[in-house]
Amino acid sequence: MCLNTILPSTTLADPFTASPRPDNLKMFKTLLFVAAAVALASAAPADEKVNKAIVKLVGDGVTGAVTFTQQKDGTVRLTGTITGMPAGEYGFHIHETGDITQGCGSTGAHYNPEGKDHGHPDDENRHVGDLGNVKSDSTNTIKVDIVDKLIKLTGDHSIIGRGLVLHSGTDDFGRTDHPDSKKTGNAGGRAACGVIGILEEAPSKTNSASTSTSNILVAISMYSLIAILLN
Ligand SMILES: [Cu+2]
Ligand SMILES: [Zn+2]
Repeated sequence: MCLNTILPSTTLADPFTASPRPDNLKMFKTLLFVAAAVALASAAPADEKVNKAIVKLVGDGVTGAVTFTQQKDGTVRLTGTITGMPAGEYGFHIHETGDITQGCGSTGAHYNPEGKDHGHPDDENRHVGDLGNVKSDSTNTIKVDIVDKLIKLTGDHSIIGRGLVLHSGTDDFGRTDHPDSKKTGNAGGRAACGVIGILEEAPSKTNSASTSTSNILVAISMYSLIAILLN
C-alpha cells in the first residue's frame, strides 16, 4: 500500500532523506498521537450481536422449544411450540438465573433489573421478564408467538443464560389483591423451564471493516514512528 495515496505528499517529507525540520517533526508527532488514539479505540472488543437465542423447555409431561429472534425495530420475537399443558392460559416469564440444578425452582425470581413491580407486558411498570400468558388449546398445544419490546439478546437487558419458565397457573398481571400479584402475578407453580442459549450471532461485517481500518492505522503509526526516529 502506498501511503502517498492517503497523505498529501507535499506536506509529508520523505523520512529517509528529509533533514529534520521542526514543523515536520511536530506534524509526525501529532499524526502518531492521532493514529495511536484511533487504533486504541478500534482495538476495543467488537460488540458481538446475538441475532437468535433458543431454549428447550422441560417439565413433568411438558416439553417444547422457543426461539428468540432479534427484530430490526429493536423488539424480540418469541416463536415456538410447547406440548403437554391442558387447555388454559399460563404465566410465561424470564427468570433471573439459568440455574436449573434444583429444577425450575432454582431459576430465582422474575428477571427485574429495573426494580419494578410485576405487570402486564404492555405496562410501563413491569419486570423485564414479564411476558404475559400463553394459551394452550384443546390438543394441549401452546403456539408461542410474542413480540416484546423490553427483553434483549445483547447488552444491559440481555436474557442470554437466564431461565424461561412456564407456570401452571394464569398470570394476573399484578392486577388483583392477592399478596403475590405484584411480585409474580400469582401464576402458580413452575410447569416447565429451560436455559436460554445463543443460537446465532450477527455476521461480523463491521468486524472485518474495523480490522482493515486498524491495519491502515498500524501502517500509518509505523511510518510516523520511523519518521520520528530518523529525524
Ligand atoms: Cu415466572
Ligand atoms: Zn414479573
